[in-house]
Amino acid sequence: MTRFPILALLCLAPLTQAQTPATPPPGHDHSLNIPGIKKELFAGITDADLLKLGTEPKSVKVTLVATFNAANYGMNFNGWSHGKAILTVPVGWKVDVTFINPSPIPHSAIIIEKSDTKKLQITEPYFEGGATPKHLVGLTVGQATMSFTPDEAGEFALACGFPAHAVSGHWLAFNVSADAKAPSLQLGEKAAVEIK
Ligand SMILES: [Cu+2]
Repeated sequence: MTRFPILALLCLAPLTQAQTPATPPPGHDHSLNIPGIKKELFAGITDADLLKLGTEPKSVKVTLVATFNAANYGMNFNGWSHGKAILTVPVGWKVDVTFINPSPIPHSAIIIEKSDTKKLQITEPYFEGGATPKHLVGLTVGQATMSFTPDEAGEFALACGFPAHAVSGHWLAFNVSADAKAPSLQLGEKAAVEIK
């Protein structure tokens, strides 16, 4: 526990130096000046890339960019945090995740139960394979992949596994549905859109 305040300071210090608006809009602004961001690592990626159909049948491709912009002190995926982007996939579909962190602040990705977003630290992914390597340590300026196949319907989260980030809002809602015939993506207040 003694590490937590130091880690929190490491997370926040570079961002507070940036000249950014107090409440940046979610999702779209790449231009905010966060020191050390390698923009070429996520050139052309938007929040529509959070959920696409995969190349295999019954599979989806998820692209998560941590620190996409300065929203939530950089603790966002493709601009979204606090579960305000909602990915829904049918039960039994394979989920291939590409995780990109263009920033020098460590982040990671892990599939957890939604209720576990309240925990400071999550040791294991809920579904086998559903964590980037060394998710508690995180990854800086690079990318990693993970794949899992949810065999159980329920409310989950694609969260950052770096300690204290999920509880600070670094997570997206991930629903596994027994009823849905196709995946869908809901961004904020907009209606959910089926992914075709
Ligand atoms: Cu994080």
